[in-house]
Amino acid sequence: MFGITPSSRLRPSPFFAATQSEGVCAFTSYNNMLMPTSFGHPEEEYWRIINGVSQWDVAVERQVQLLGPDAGRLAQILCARDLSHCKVGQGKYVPLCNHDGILINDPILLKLDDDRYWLSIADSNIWFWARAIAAERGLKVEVSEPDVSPLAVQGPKAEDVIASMFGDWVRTLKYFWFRETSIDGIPLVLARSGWSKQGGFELYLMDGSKATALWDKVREAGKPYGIGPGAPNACERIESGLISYGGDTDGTTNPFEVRLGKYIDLDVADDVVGIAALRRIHGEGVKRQQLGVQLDNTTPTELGFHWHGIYKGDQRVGDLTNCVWSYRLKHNIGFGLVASDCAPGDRVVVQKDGQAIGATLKTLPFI
Ligand code: THG
Repeated sequence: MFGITPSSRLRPSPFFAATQSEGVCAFTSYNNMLMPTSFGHPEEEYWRIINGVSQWDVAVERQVQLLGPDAGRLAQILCARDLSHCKVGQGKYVPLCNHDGILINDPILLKLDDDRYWLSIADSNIWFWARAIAAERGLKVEVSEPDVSPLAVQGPKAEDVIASMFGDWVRTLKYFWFRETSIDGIPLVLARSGWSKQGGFELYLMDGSKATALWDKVREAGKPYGIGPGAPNACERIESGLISYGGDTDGTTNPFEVRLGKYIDLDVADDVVGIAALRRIHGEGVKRQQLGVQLDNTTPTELGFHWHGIYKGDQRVGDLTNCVWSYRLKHNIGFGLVASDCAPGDRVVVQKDGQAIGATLKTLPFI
């Protein structure tokens, strides 16, 4: 194997030292940072998310802060989702599109105040984008990156762990809502959110120098519940139908193709970036759709993380954008970006290096 050359262009997370102590053994790059992906026990890490509780360094979900009198206007101009009812303390999942209606990120928006928002972004540069749009529209808003690093606590026992640290009020926190708080002088935003469907919270640490202290506090509080280290989990998220921007999308994907149409409001104002294109795409009907793909074979099959052609006979009907061994379904499963006339139940063939693998299209989520 090879190493990674450290560089200021590939920033380590403030939790780097803590994850090293936990035995992190693989990273990916995301938003020009290093994200832990494995602690060496993939199946154990999976079942911990399904049955227990797991803590993840997701500082790579970097924050784009919008601050100033026009912060709310800029947020709405960037997101084709109606934000007029979004309250202080509320978060929303907001697909971002370019002027052609192409998906360019899928952040969680946090409204911290009437004049202060964070976009907790997926893997693409939204500081450039937000600054450019703000400047072109003449808006009074400052776009910056605050010292914020999310730590996710995910799994059915996450609520007990977080309640034991912060109190029972966290049990009433609604999905994507958050509160600014602190623990032993460590400032953070506590949100009910996270990239799994097993329930959980995210602690947006607001002082990177206290990262090891926060990691250790969560670890200590989680001990009675069997907490251990983990990372955003490909198997769980594919079973649960969560998309990965840049993994399941390419430079031509619009939100309607990947089941994000419910987060697009076509009646937002005409000055929202991409809204005219989105109305047109919606009116014409999409050419592709995202469906589940279940391979016939029942042994773990490495497909590698690049797209593979999906065929009906000689005709290429789309792409398999990811594929994992599902520990619960005992099948290899993935997402297909396939022609609109395909339907769940259809038989297809996935081509892998000249090898044809039989498969069936499925509705999402799998579980
Ligand atoms: N946490 C934080 N920031 C993030 C992510 C995160 N930024 C990038 C990336 N992950 C954003 N992607 C998603 C995608 C889906 C969800 C969360 C983050 C999600 N979706 C639910 C669903 O699709 O069922 C619910 C959405 C809803 O109904 O509003 O949870 O993980 N901080």
